[in-house]
Parts: sequence; C-alpha cells; structure tokens
Amino acid sequence: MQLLGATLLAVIPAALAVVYDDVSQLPSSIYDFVVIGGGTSGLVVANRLTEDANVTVLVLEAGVTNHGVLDSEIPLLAPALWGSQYDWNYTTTPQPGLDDREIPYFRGKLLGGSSSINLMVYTRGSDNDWDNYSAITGDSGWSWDSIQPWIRKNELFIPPTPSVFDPRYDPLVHHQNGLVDVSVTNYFWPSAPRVIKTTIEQPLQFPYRLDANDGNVLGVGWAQATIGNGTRSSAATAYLDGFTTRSNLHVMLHAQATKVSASSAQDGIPVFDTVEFATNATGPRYTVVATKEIILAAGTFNTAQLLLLSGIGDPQVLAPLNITSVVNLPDVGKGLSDHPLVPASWTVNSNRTFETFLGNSTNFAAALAQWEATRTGPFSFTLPDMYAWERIPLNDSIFQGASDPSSGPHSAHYEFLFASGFVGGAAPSGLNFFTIDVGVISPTARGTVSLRSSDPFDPPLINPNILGTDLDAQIMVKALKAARRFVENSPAWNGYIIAEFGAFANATTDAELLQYSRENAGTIFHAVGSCQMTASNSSSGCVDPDLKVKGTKGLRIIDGSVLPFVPSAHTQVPIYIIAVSFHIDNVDQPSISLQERGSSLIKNDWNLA
Ligand SMILES: Cc1cc2nc3c(=O)[nH]c(=O)nc-3n(C[C@H](O)[C@H](O)[C@H](O)COP(=O)(O)OP(=O)(O)OC[C@H]3O[C@@H](n4cnc5c(N)ncnc54)[C@H](O)[C@@H]3O)c2cc1C
Ligand SMILES: *[C@@H]1O[C@H](CO)[C@@H](O)[C@H](O)[C@H]1NC(C)=O
Ligand SMILES: *[C@@H]1O[C@H](CO)[C@@H](O)[C@H](O)[C@H]1NC(C)=O
Ligand SMILES: *[C@@H]1O[C@H](CO)[C@@H](O)[C@H](O)[C@H]1NC(C)=O
Ligand SMILES: *[C@@H]1O[C@H](CO)[C@@H](O)[C@H](O)[C@H]1NC(C)=O
Ligand SMILES: *[C@@H]1O[C@H](CO)[C@@H](O)[C@H](O)[C@H]1NC(C)=O
Ligand SMILES: *[C@@H]1O[C@H](CO)[C@@H](O)[C@H](O)[C@H]1NC(C)=O
Ligand SMILES: *[C@@H]1O[C@H](CO)[C@@H](O)[C@H](O)[C@H]1NC(C)=O
Ligand SMILES: *[C@@H]1O[C@H](CO)[C@@H](O)[C@H](O)[C@H]1NC(C)=O
Ligand SMILES: *[C@@H]1O[C@H](CO)[C@@H](O)[C@H](O)[C@H]1NC(C)=O
Ligand SMILES: *[C@@H]1O[C@H](CO)[C@@H](O)[C@H](O)[C@H]1NC(C)=O
Ligand SMILES: CC(=O)N[C@H]1CO[C@H](CO)[C@@H](O)[C@@H]1O
Repeated sequence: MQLLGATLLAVIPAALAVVYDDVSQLPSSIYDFVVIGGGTSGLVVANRLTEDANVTVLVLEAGVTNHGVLDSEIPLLAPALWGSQYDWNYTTTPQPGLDDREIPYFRGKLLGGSSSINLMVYTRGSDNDWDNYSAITGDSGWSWDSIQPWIRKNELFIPPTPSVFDPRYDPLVHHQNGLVDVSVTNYFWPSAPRVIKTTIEQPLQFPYRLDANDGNVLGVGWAQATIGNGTRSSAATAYLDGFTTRSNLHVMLHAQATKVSASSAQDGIPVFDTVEFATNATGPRYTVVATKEIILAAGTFNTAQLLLLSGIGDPQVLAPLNITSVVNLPDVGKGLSDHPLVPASWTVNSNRTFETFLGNSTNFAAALAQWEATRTGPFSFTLPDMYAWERIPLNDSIFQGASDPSSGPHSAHYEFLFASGFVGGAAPSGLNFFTIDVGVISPTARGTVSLRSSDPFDPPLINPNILGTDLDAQIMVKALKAARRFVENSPAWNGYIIAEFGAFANATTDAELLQYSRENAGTIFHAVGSCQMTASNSSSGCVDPDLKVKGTKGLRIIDGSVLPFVPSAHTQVPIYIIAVSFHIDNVDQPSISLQERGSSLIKNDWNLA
C-alpha cells in the first residue's frame, strides 16, 4: 500500500502581521524575552508572556509556517508529514536494543513544532507521575492536584455527537475554557465495537475505562485527541493564529538559533542575554538581545544541543570539540527516556480500513471531499481511535530483583494503540489490516543527546536507547503476548480477524517475540528528559523547579527536556501543562505555588506592573 498525502493548498493565507519571513523585516533586535523554538511549548509561552501588552517577545523558529499544510490539518494524513520538508529528519545512533539498527526520529520543523505533525493523542499522565515530579523537584507546584488549573487553562473539550457507545468520556474531568481543542472520534471503524466487546468478554484482564485522563490511566477506552471539528488543533492554531493582533509578539521564521551567550555576570554567575541565529549553515549570523530572559523551547534534542553548543554542559565533553566551557553542567543531554513501540498486525475481513481510503485514489478523493465539505468521515480523526493502558502484576517473575519500573499503581507498564489499518510503513496492496501498536510505557533504559560536531547545522547525536534494558524488552514481550490474547481470546473478533501478519505470525515463543521486537521496534517519539528539573539544592539535573538553568541567570528551559522521566502518557499534554503555567500575572488561581512562581517571573524578577 502506498500512503497518499494531500497536496499542498495552492493559496497560502496572507502572512500574519507578526510573523516574519525574512530577517530584513524584523523591526527590532531587542526584546524583553526571546523564545527559541515556535513549537508546542514555545508558542504557549510566547502567548502567555504577551498577555501583558508591555512585554515584548520574539519567537525564533527554525522551520516554516503551518499555514497551507493540508496534511497537518487532516488528522488521518499526519504520517504523510513524517520524513517531509516539515520534519527535522533525524536518525538515531545504532540502538543496541534493536540489534544496532538506526531508526528515523521525526520532529516537527514548522510552527507548532511536533504538535503540528504528531498523532494528537491527548493524555495527561497519571497522578503518580506528577506526584513523583513533585517529590523529585521538592516543589508541590508540580503535584497532580497543583497542575489542575493548567489542564483547565489548556483544554477546550468538544463533546462528541451522541452514539450507541456513550458515555465515552467523563465530563467531570474535562474543561471548556482553554484554547486547545480536544475530542473523541465521531467516525467509527468496524474494529471499534469489537474492542468494546472485548472489554466485556475479558473484563478481568482488559476492563473498560471511561476516561484515562482522570489521574488513573488503566483500562481500555476511547482515545481523546487534540482535534476539533475533525481538524488538528496545534500550538500554532491554538496559541498563535488567534493572537496575531498582538503587536508585542513577533515570530521570525527560518531562524535557527545557533548559540546563546552572556554579555555580563552577576556575583560570578553569567547573565544570558544574547541569541545568535542564522537561516542556513553558510548564511550570516544575526544576534538579538533579550533584556529579561531567553527561553529555550527547541525540544528535547535541540535544546540540549544548543546548551552544549553554547558551552553549557560537561567541560570534558566540550573540550575535544573546542567549545569553551561557560557553565559546568554535566547532566546536559543525559537521562533521556522514551517509549519503545512495535506493531502487531492482523489481516482482516473488511472493506473499510485505512487501506480502503489511503491505498485507492478514488476512495481517497471521496474521503477528502467529505472532509473538505463537512470535516467528517474517515479522515476526521487520528489513527488510534481507542487505546489501552495496562499493568503487569508486580509478582510476575520479570520484576524479580527489580522495583516497579512505573511511577505507581495508576501508571501503566505498557500501552495498546488500536488502529484500523496497517501502521508504520507500506503494506502489501489488496489486503486490509487491524493493528495493535504496542508500547512500553515504564522504560528503565536511559539515553543521551550529544554533539556530533561544533557545527550547529550538524544534527545532534540522538540515542533514545530503545529496549536498552532486559526489563524493557521483557515488558515488550509480555505486552505482545497480551495483544495476542486480546484478539484470540474474544469471540468479538470472529469473522473479522483473518490471520496474524508478517513476522509477528512466526513469533510464538518468548525468544521469538523478543527477536521480533528487536527487529521491528521503533519509538512513539516521546523522548523527554535531556535537561531535567531537580530540586533547587540538587547538583544533578539541569534546571531548578522553576525551570531556570542551574548556574545561570536569564536562561530558562520550557519544553519536553525538563521532564525527569517519560510519563504514563503521550507527551504533548504534559508539555502543554508545563508551558501554560508560565505567565506574567495569573489572577485565576492566586493560591497555588505555580501561580506564585509565574507571578514572580515578572513581579519579583522583572518588577513589571
Ligand atoms: C510523529 C510524532 C507523533 C507523536 N504523537 C503524539 C501523540 O499522539 N500525542 C502526544 O501527546 N504526543 C505525541 N508526540 C510527542 C509530542 O508531539 C512531543 O513530545 C511534543 O510536541 C514536544 O514539544 P516540545 O515543545 O518539547 O518540542 P517541539 O514541539 O518539537 O518544538 C520545538 C520547536 O523548536 C524548533 N527548533 C528546534 N531547534 C531550533 C533552533 N535551534 N532554533 C529555532 N527553532 C528551533 C522546532 O522547529 C520546533 O518548532 C508525537 C511526536 C511525534 C514526532
Ligand atoms: C527531509 O527529507 C525529505 C526527503 O529527503 C526532504 O524532502 C525534506 O526537505 C527534508 N526536510 C528538511 C527540513 O530538510
Ligand atoms: C543562506 O542565507 C542567506 C541569507 O540569510 C542567503 O543569501 C543565501 O543564499 C542562503 N544560502 C543557501 C545555501 O541557501
Ligand atoms: C580543535 O582545535 C585544535 C587546535 O586549533 C585543532 O587542531 C583541532 O582539529 C580542533 N578540533 C576540532 C574537533 O575542531
Ligand atoms: C463495503 O461493502 C458493503 C457491502 O457490500 C458496501 O455497502 C460498502 O459500501 C462497502 N464500503 C466501502 C468503503 O467500499
Ligand atoms: C477503488 O475503489 C473503488 C470503489 O470505491 C473500486 O471500484 C476500484 O476498483 C478500486 N480501485 C482499485 C485499484 O482497487
Ligand atoms: C466544521 O467545519 C465545517 C467545514 O469547514 C464547517 O462548515 C462547520 O461550520 C464547522 N463547524 C464548527 C462547529 O466549527
Ligand atoms: C500473583 O498474585 C496473584 C494475586 O494474588 C495470584 O493470583 C497469582 O497467581 C500470582 N502470580 C504469580 C506468578 O505468583
Ligand atoms: C515465517 O516463517 C516461514 C517458515 O519458516 C517463512 O517461510 C516465512 O518467510 C516467515 N515469514 C516472515 C514474514 O518472516
Ligand atoms: C535539599 O533540601 C531538602 C529539603 O530541604 C533536604 O531534605 C535535602 O537533604 C537537601 N539536599 C541537599 C543535597 O542538600
Ligand atoms: C505599561 O507600562 C505603562 C508605563 O510604565 C504603565 O502605565 C501601564 O500600566 C502598563 N500597562 C500594563 C498592562 O501593565
Ligand atoms: C520521588 C518519588 O516520589 N518516587 C516515587 C515514584 O513512584 C515510585 C513507585 O510508586 C515510588 O517507589 C517512588 O518512591
């Protein structure tokens, strides 16, 4: 099967007032705040800071505009963006857990960043995840209870049209005052009622869960996604498009930051205030000045890369690259965690799967026309319409001698993403598929981000260490066996499933399933933790709980880098939560500590009104 992608819209909307295409258009080189990266977190931070009309913000984005990118708007076509001009096109280092294979690592290179190319699954993580973050940082502001205002501030839940499957979410844990659209699917593939039936037929092992976003993720349920009216909602559509009349917010496209530097010091601590950027490797280097703060929001890989390029890291690693050490911060780039993923596919007896629409140009055109006219139909939701979050009993032999690798009893060890078609590449034509994408959610392996060279246009060395420990690999094997039981042990699938497909069908013993995993696993692209937040008095990690880079002034990191470990979640919402909590003056929730921290950003540090 050849995956089709929609062609670009011919007409690109007129350039936004504040979004500049060429450096010569930039009206100033001095701003209060310079945000590096116009992605998931960067655009949220820029939006929140410019709520105060007196605060000027420049966003430097290496990529292009999200406008006119139809594959980014149409949920089911997201995979067409991967490996495209909107992708950084990274490749990992050889992965020992994957028989030394190098795998592609997608990252959005356009406004909205990875929120403009991801699969849009909306998950907040478990209460245990956030309570662990709070314990690790010694900051109650990161606890599950404390982050609730930021969930509310981010989410605009759009209730589904009524269906026979209702209720499909818990209205008590959803909100309609935020900016990012969130919904469940209104289009039902033939597999969906079978997944539901399986929860009734195998209730002990695979119970139904009404809502995985209530603090306890466990169970099988309907996937929520950052989609509204059948269309992707991204950091760009939610936090930039509606705010282009703010004259204090400027966005520079094609602007890749190459270095941050300090032009002074206070009490021996460098005060970072200068950002160097370029539009290509050979072009001139430009500089802008941040009179208050530089905010790094370039994502897990590029934020760590930029710190290292700027001499912030382990001096012994920087010296051989001839990079002068500015701040001794050995943990930059260390402790990365990510979710391994491997597909289990079956051929099915169905004339309505992804293949029906993506592999046949007549059907593709019909589905596209339906989406264009009404935003409904097969293209209107993301690939997984349902998911399952599961645990392995702690008395299982794989945990012998190891402590629970998850953050607690409300977190998962593995996940199933249910998809009504082949996922992850080209499938033979003429067949229809059902896939359970199986992910390890509590990885114990840790990876790294490091420099290939001192050239900022050289991609960083990315080692997510997929299936890098025996325990992670054993969890994957257990999860694949559970996926098999899900389908084999329920009459719900009779008459639908034809057979297991490909190498998965041949892998029956644990050893074969392990080999299948090593040969076929990749990632769900959830890498976080390259510049972790730790307690203020801790010398490990990179940032304090207020996300200021240790040993510096004027420099903060607000993106996926700071999460101490990958949560029991797809990562965009935890990152939104962190980003939305930083703002000038929040009058919503005066009693919580994050709010006080947000206020202090301006009131104490910057003495603004
Ligand atoms: C294919 C894919 C599928 C995913 N699916 C899901 C999902 O379904 N649900 C979910 O919750 N999460 C998903 N994720 C993960 C989630 O999207 C990311 O964790 C999250 O978006 C990262 O946010 P961020 O702000 O840290 O980085 P990003 O959103 O990646 O933003 C970084 C931005 O900085 C820019 N940039 C980088 N370097 C520089 C520089 N030097 N100068 C200037 N600009 C720079 C980039 O171009 C980008 O715009 C997926 C990710 C991918 C790649
Ligand atoms: C990624 O690779 C594709 C295919 O080679 C290419 O067309 C695209 O321009 C690349 N992306 C970037 C941002 O260079
Ligand atoms: C690099 O950018 C400069 C302008 O910043 C431009 O003049 C030059 O043509 C670009 N070079 C390449 C190879 O794209
Ligand atoms: C570092 O500088 C030295 C001396 O100028 C040079 O010999 C060496 O090649 C440089 N190393 C790198 C990695 O650029
Ligand atoms: C699938 O087959 C049914 C019954 O023959 C038919 O009504 C339906 O239109 C077909 N659907 C597609 C997408 O081809
Ligand atoms: C594409 O689907 C249509 C039905 O919508 C069918 O008539 C046609 O034969 C299919 N084309 C191919 C190449 O399978
Ligand atoms: C959804 O999109 C369709 C097609 O553009 C439009 O007609 C409709 O008004 C939209 N509905 C809402 C609620 O925005
Ligand atoms: C684990 O505990 C459960 C419940 O106590 C029990 O049913 C099961 O047999 C135990 N499994 C193992 C491997 O000991
Ligand atoms: C499965 O095993 C059979 C028999 O050994 C072999 O012929 C076939 O190629 C294998 N299929 C895959 C996809 O590995
Ligand atoms: C940091 O502070 C906490 C709480 O005050 C204390 O328990 C801990 O011992 C301190 N750690 C270090 C390394 O000083
Ligand atoms: C902006 O600054 C001016 C002059 O300092 C002050 O009068 C005004 O109140 C400030 N406005 C806001 C929204 O803080
Ligand atoms: C720092 C912290 O709170 N760690 C906890 C995270 O969750 C695990 C599993 O429940 C606990 O054992 C840790 O103590």
